Amino acid sequence: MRLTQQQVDQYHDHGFLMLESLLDQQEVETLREALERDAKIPGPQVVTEGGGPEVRAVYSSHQRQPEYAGLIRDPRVLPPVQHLLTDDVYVYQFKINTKPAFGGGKWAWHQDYLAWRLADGLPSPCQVNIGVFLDDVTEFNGPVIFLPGSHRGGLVREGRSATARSEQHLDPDDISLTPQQLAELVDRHGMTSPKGPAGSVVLFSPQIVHGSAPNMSPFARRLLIATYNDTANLPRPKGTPRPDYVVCRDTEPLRPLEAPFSEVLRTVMA
Ligand code: HL5
Ligand code: SIN
Ligand code: MN
Repeated sequence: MRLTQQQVDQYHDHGFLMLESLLDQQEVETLREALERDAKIPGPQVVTEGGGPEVRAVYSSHQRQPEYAGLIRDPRVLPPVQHLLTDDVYVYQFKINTKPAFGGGKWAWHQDYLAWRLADGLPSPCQVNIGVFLDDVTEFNGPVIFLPGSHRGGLVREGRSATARSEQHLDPDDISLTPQQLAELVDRHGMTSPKGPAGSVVLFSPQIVHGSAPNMSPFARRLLIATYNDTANLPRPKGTPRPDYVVCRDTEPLRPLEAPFSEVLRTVMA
């Protein structure tokens, strides 16, 4: 899978690029089953919604589930990321934001790179995020909203809040933009939310302003976000590094699989 020059330009121009239905429905089902298994493993990698029983996010599933280990090296996924970034990339962070039906919470307006600069001393914003839709994403189930082009203005905010919403990860609540900052940016850039069938993938910049509303619909919105980083841009944490479920330690450059992850898994299982 190769991006066209037009797609590359679009990514740099808007700060995101949608690849509709990159994975098929059988593959999506396989990934959902892997998530169901993984979310049952207790540990700090599972973040719940307000400390209640509902899961808000699960981190680092690619370290435990072969389906996700394959997906991050899939020939439809990794080469486009390498094209946008550089050949030598690894997964810096891997999370699935589960946004359950009837009550999945909002994700505050933020820029990812601020979190990683503050928490991990990540030197520069040379990352690419992939957002993999594990459910159909519609206007109803809390799609991510982007401010197109907002990645080109650098970081809007500098520090973080004095208190932390969660000890397990840095919740966007702690680095959220003010209403005034957001209003000004929306004036300039507008808002858009990529929607599409499960199996679609949206590539997006670590500096683009984004957020999402609560999910009051009867449909879950499970969204996998893997962040690839340039291996020449390793974090330099000031104090104790954050745990490896949130900042991955395996920085070996990834190489694409020969075939889609689903085929490779079938061969291994046979
Ligand atoms: N939760 C992430 C972390 O690194 C940061 C957020 O969307 C990415 C802002 O703890
Ligand atoms: C995030 O930026 O990590 C949250 C986006 C979302 O899941 O809506
Ligand atoms: Mn984010």
